[in-house]
Amino acid sequence: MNLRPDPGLTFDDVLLVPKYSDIRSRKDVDTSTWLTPGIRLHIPILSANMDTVTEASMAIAMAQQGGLGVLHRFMSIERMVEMVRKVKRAESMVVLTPLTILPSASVAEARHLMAEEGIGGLVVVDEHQHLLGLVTTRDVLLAPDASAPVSTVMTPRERLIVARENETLEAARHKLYTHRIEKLPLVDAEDRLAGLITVQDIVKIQEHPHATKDGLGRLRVGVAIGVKPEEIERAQACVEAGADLLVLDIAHGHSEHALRMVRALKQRFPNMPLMAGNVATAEGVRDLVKAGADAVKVGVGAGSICTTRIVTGCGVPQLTAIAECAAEGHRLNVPIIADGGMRTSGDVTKALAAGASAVMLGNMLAGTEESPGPEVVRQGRRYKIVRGMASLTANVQRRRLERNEEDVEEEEWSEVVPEGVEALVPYRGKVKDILHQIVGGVRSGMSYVGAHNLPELWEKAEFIRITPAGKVESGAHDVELI
Ligand code: RVP
Repeated sequence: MNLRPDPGLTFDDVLLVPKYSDIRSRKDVDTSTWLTPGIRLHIPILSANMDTVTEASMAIAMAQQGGLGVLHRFMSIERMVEMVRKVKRAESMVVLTPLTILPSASVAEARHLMAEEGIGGLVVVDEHQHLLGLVTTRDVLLAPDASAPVSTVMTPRERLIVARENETLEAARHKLYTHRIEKLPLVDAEDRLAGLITVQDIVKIQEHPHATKDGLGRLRVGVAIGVKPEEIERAQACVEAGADLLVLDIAHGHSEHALRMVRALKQRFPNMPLMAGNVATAEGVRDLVKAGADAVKVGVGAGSICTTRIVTGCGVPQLTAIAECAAEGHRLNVPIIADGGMRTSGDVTKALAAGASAVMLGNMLAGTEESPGPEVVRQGRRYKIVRGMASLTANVQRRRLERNEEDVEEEEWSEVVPEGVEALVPYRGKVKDILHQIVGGVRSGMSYVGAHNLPELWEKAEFIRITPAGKVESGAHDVELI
């Protein structure tokens, strides 16, 4: 038998040894990290590309807090593109392509468009994009004649306050305030519409000073891509819609078809950051990096809803996997992302201390307001569903999607060999509050180790193995919890 000499360890097997620290306040700890050479995060946390964890709302919330959401791929390309667009539109300093309407359109049409897009105003332009006016909900909601043209209810060009397209945020804010207006259209030298700045957008920017943004001030978003060659189409559509990171996602990332897809994606999109996984060994990291991955995701069988280790007998306990992969990642100067198995902020600190540049969370972010899916109530308690992407129901849904049909014959269900489960998690409220607790714990953990930032954590962290008695001592014990 070929047996590794050292046992595989996971989070509960170890603790971090406290070290001398000159950190006075958790606020002095810097949790920022490089996710890929071009993407900096204020907090080292990604939400998992699972259909019960990350769709547009989660991705928006994650990026607003300084992390990143990775959209799952168990949906049509069209739906995914719409989600990417939604995230990119959610927050930006300048709306580059504001919604417009022709002056001849009717009040009813303007009402309909605003309601459909969930916005409070439209810019009125002619066929050549020349600015003619602004129409807001106030102008149309109570207008007596719904068939009247928009030109009769809009604020016309001569009464509009506008700015040139290269307006600074400070100057725009000043104009919005001094004129007490909500929207500031931007125009070029020919008075054609070049963008729009709104009070709402400026307020959002102020509310999220550490948000993860692209060069245009829009929130960043990652997208999961499968290994099948036709997934290139999904990648292409998402890149065109503005996605910031491609995540090649497969349970066994150290496989020929994964490597082939990494090469294909890198060749087709040489400038797009590419994360690939999942692997659990140094060789896995090396091969993915050689194929073109800019970051590697680590975790085989660690997920809370994952039964891969039981069904297949394969996997590596997560902390050992992270440490081994991170040693290789640091050697190659490639970030390692620890994916799955973390249940507490302490686990997140341990994953980072073992060398990860960021973590990916499923369970800890499921059950939130922003996670997809309805709430269910059981015996008066609120829950949400979380499911593995290799679970029975997720498999059946994927088959339906691939064939574009509603029904998958019942006997086919038995063909599926699931490696995941469906489960309930308690309703947890807003992602923002959950992240506050997790990041607070991580900051505190880093200060116990005396680390001001992640590179110092990697350098200073020393783990100690603990016994079952040590684990009992680590939690609340010998008290009745109330
Ligand atoms: P956790 O945070 O412990 O819930 O783990 C989330 C991770 O579990 C995902 O990011 C993914 O790598 C893995 N996963 C998702 N589905 C399944 C499965 O069905 N086996 N596993």
